[in-house]
Amino acid sequence: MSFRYTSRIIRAQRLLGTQTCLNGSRTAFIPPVWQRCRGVASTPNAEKVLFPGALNSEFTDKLDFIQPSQEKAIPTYRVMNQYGEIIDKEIGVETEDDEALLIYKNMVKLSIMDLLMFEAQRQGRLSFYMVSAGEEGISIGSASALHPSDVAFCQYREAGVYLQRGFQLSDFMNQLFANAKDNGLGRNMPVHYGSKELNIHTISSTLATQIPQAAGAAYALKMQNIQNPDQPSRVAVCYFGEGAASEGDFHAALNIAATRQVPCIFICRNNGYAISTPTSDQYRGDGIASRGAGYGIATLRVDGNDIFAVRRATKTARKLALENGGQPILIEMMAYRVGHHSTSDDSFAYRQRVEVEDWKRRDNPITRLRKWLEGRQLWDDAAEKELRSSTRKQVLRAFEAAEKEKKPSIRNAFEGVWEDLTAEQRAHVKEMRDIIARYPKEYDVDGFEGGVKGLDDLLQENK
Ligand SMILES: Cc1ncc(C[n+]2csc(CCOP(=O)(O)OP(=O)(O)O)c2C)c(N)n1
Ligand SMILES: [Mg+2]
Repeated sequence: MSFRYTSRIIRAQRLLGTQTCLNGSRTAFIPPVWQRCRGVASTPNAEKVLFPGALNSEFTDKLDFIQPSQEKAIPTYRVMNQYGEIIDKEIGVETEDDEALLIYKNMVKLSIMDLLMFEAQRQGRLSFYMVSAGEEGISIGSASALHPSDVAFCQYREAGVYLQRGFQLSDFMNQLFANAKDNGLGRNMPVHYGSKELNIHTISSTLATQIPQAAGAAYALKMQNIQNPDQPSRVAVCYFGEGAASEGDFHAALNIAATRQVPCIFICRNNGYAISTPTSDQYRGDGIASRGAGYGIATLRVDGNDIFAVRRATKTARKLALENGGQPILIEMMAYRVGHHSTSDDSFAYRQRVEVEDWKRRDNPITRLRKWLEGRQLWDDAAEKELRSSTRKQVLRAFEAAEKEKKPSIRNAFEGVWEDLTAEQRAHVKEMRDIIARYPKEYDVDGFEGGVKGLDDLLQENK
């Protein structure tokens, strides 16, 4: 299609208020947010010239470099102090008591699941695990303030988002054991959960890939929100660590989200470490929040140990993200990674034990909320004991059930990419079939649904 012809169509579609998609369907036209500028000042005394690259910059005769290290650091928003006391009693908290109790129980459930799964990996019953210790408030608090239809993209330390949205203990365990009931058919490493029903995209190990994906999804949601005004508007929400924010994908995603003004809430969990790299080696600026401002994005830094601050910040971010047709928001949630990076890491090789112990003692999203609940006579030692013991039992029951399940059929290793097996894949299946037949002791596949018949069926169906 020639340029002139294309631009004529675009002009006509703008008049009609529609646009043609690649598949030929017509959708509502969303005008790009171009800004106009004049190249020269209109009067001799003008205080600024409208350069296209900096529209509101005034002239100055002072040669002052911006010195970020001399600026005050971006403040950290909090509602409740570490003693569980509300700082501004007049504003108070809008969270109902029942909701606060539910959030508390979910945070405890997550921390107990983490402890037990970490131990299970040490016993050799799971191959890998990652805990959220110290960051339960960020995932559970923010998820509790979003709408279930909002589309979520996680990194890997946000099991709380899944839990708060209704992922069951059995769903976690089936994925961890890669059994036949796992949504991912055993194709992913443990903790790479996904749930279509709960609108959470499957976790990918490759750091930061979820960030531009979320920006793209938010662009699609922006269009859907305009096209379906009678349906509730939705946002995309994207979680990532401060280490992942060093990837190019982070920058590309924030910039495209800002220039296209898409309803995406970027939630950075700044927990002080990217495996063994401390933040002091990761960046020199004022955390990740300062980058949001650089991209022209409304930004807030929040105390991630304060569940009420996390919830209010996320709720307000969601409202802002949907205003004026959409805009991205960045929230930097501050925390400390109490656990090792993963079961493959020993963090005492690069940080002092006392540093971790200090953080455990000093502050924590779970104990902080517990203090608040106790202050309101909603919780006590007996309730705590009961909750911990019943939760432990629930987790162990789900764990044992999942451990007993069969593994998915081996045919899943070859399916799901091409509609039919390619000639090369067929050769691979045959070779695998042959190796299993020759070395039955080394390759005991009875634990897989259908055993070796899974491969026979696949070959039969793809002649
Ligand atoms: C592209 C890429 N590079 C490196 C890694 C290895 N890696 C896995 S997690 C991680 C650290 C990420 O740190 P952060 O984003 O701060 O998240 P946290 O683990 O602290 O929650 C690294 C370097 C990877 N998975 N993908
Ligand atoms: Mg980190």
